[in-house]
Amino acid sequence: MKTDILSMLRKSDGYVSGQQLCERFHVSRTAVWKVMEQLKEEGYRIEAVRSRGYRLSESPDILSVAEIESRISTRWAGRNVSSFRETDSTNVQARRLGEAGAPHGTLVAADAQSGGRGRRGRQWESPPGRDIYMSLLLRPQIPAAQAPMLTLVMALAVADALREQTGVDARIKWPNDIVARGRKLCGILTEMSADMDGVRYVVIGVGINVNGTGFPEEIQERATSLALESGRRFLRPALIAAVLEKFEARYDKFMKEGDLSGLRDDYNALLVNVGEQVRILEPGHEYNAISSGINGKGELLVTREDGRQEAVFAGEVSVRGIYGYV
Ligand code: BTX
Repeated sequence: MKTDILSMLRKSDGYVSGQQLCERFHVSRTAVWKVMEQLKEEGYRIEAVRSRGYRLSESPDILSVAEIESRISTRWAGRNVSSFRETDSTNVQARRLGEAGAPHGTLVAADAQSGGRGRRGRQWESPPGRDIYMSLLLRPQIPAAQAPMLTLVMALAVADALREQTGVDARIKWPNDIVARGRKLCGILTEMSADMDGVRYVVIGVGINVNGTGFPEEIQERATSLALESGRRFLRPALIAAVLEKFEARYDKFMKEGDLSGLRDDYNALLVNVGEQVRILEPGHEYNAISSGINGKGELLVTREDGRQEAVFAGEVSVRGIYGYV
């Protein structure tokens, strides 16, 4: 009921009467009043005017299930939410839910992670109270080889949502980072479980630096946040809802086309380093090349110094700008 009351308050421009709420949820006025008191305790500012009813004037920056669900208006992405004050890793939790049969579109969010993970055993800094750590569980009927493309679908959704919601010039660094002014704003980690018949489930983990203004020394030269880029603070649940909305539309397009060909132009428009020199780091082999964007399979097309064209597959490869990380 809390989620529904919050949704109703949010959807209405003005006041929602106590009577309306009682009728809608078949509860007493006292029950409605109790929920309002609980919400106030959680940090919501709710105005109550005797003849008019209740009005929501401010929401706290908390990642409760009700707060996230009440903002989500997708068909399936994030319709089923689990949220933790602290957990080891939202990807680990989402995998557990995946094994237990949780539905397509299940979202796991956490305020803090004690074992936030990056790719290849790296760590993701995940302090409490300021950033987004979330994982989306998907059950796409696709061959395992196509699953890595979903990282790119999410990267496009995140970049798009952050640009729209915050005005920050968020861009994609192929394949799995979102950057602003050459610094990492967001990382994406896709993991999957597959068998002979194809993908069982995919988990896409997203870490976004939102309101933090300081980082550990090892990463402070390379990391940034929305707050640092814009000088403003943002409500994390609103950003989560925006990312899920963008993702759902793009995922549906991806599934319809069977690859990234319908999303390629949008992706390339937000990609850093297009037309510029990059350094390709393959295991045991490095070379310089000019990047020209992705193809429909999500591979990065580059032209080597000797004129040879290559399609670089994300798997074991890193791409660096010539002068640094981007
Ligand atoms: P990655 O391997 O590309 O990047 C990890 C590297 O990024 C680290 O080695 C470090 O140098 C740097 N780094 C660590 N933390 C941060 C940070 N907060 N901001 C900027 N740079 C950082 C990228 O891996 C994928 C990260 C996914 C994180 C999400 S959070 C929700 C979900 N749960 C989980 O455990 N991981 C994902």
